[in-house]
Amino acid sequence: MGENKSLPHYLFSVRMRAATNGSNGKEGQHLSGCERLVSDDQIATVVQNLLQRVLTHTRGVADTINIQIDKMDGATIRLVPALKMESLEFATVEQAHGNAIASLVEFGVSKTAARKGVALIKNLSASMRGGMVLDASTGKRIDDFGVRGVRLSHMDCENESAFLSFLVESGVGGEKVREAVILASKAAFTKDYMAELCWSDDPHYDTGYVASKEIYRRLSPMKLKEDNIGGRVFFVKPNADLDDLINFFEHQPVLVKTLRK
Ligand code: PML
Repeated sequence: MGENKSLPHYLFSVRMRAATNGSNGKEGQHLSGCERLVSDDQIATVVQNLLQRVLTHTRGVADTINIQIDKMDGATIRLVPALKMESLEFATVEQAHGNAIASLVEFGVSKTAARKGVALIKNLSASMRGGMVLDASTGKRIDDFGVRGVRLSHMDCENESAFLSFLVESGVGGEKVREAVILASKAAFTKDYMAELCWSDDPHYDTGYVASKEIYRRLSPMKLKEDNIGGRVFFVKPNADLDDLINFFEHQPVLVKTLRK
């Protein structure tokens, strides 16, 4: 899919989510989710690709797979710039977490809030579908979305081949990083956003990242490989307009563009 999607009249948001149903009094669990914003002639291929990913996900076998397809008016779509990428490797998880905290402080988050963010993800007992929103000054969680968290949705890259070249030039590749950069770039464009912290719940993947309004800094290892719990924290300005943030995160269609065409 190398076509330029910068001026569509409309696009389709294709979202897929896999979960377990839960049994013996235990709640069902989110296993994986993925999404794209594509033209109508790409829907069938994209559904097939996303389905393949969901079916081969490493966190377990799904009981339920939901596919939702919604038409998005092109006039409502915002183009946002991709964050600049950097990658840092450390000998231990503790060192990577130490750098994550220092990076978040560099991005304007207080040390208390940065430490709290790391501790919140580390202490999760199950992965969340979305992220937790923390006041970047006090470290207090300000969303009331509980274990669901606040999700980002309706996003993709503007031009697939340019975006893949951008990733290759940044020394990375793969669906996980592709999706994470798109998500972090969309989040960074939100009015009261300051920074993000994330690591994956994939037991075979130990890279995570911190992001600011300009930088996507990959850090590894952010967890032990066999660990299948990960999560996201968004740090926002004190007195942030939470409704505005959640509305942008969940509903604003966004295409992420790179400088390269
Ligand atoms: C996730 O699986 O949702 C998080 C992915 C983090 C990707 C980090 C990277 O490789 O840049």
